[in-house]
Amino acid sequence: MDASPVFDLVTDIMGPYVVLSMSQAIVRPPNPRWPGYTHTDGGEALRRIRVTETSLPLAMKGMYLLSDITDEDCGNFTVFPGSHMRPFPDRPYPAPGPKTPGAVQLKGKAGDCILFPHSLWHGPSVNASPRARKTILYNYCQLFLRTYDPEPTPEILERCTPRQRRLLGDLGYDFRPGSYFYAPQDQVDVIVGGTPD
Ligand SMILES: O=C(O)CCC(=O)C(=O)O
Repeated sequence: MDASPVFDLVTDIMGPYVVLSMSQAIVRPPNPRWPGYTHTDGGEALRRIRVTETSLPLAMKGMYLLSDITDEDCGNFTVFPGSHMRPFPDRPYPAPGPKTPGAVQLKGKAGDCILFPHSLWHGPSVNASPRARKTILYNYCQLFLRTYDPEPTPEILERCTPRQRRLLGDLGYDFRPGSYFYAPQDQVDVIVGGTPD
């Protein structure tokens, strides 16, 4: 969840007041009849809050490829470039999909990581290849937002570093009014080792 260099880029983009809001492992099996789909993250309301050039995103994801994706229609992660910066789509129907003009199927090698903000239209393409496409994703949001994942168990927290525990929502003290809206005093030290924001 905080491996370098990807997490360094995440804090560069989002600042140090972040939590891990969700983790996912996704397998897209071969299926030439399933067309894929596109969407934004965080639902209908968050979709309408876009990112500007001078604004931190509210949420973003890092998607690590576990499979080589060197051709199109292999379950590729598909995006509408720039759709996080403008009202999109022009009309609600038909909903945009991976074959809508403007969609771009990304390629990459296992180990590559794709970073994208919540408001970018994205999703999987058809997988007409003979192989499953596998990915793991880490979703980060600003500290004042709530996470999608259930609370981590004590067993998981025990295995984490202080930074990982902070990313999982452990502020280092019991909840009190204002928690998460206002960060603990050591937040910048814990998350980015004291780099000014
Ligand atoms: O599996 C994919 O390519 C897309 C995953 C996705 O859309 C998401 O995590 O929001």
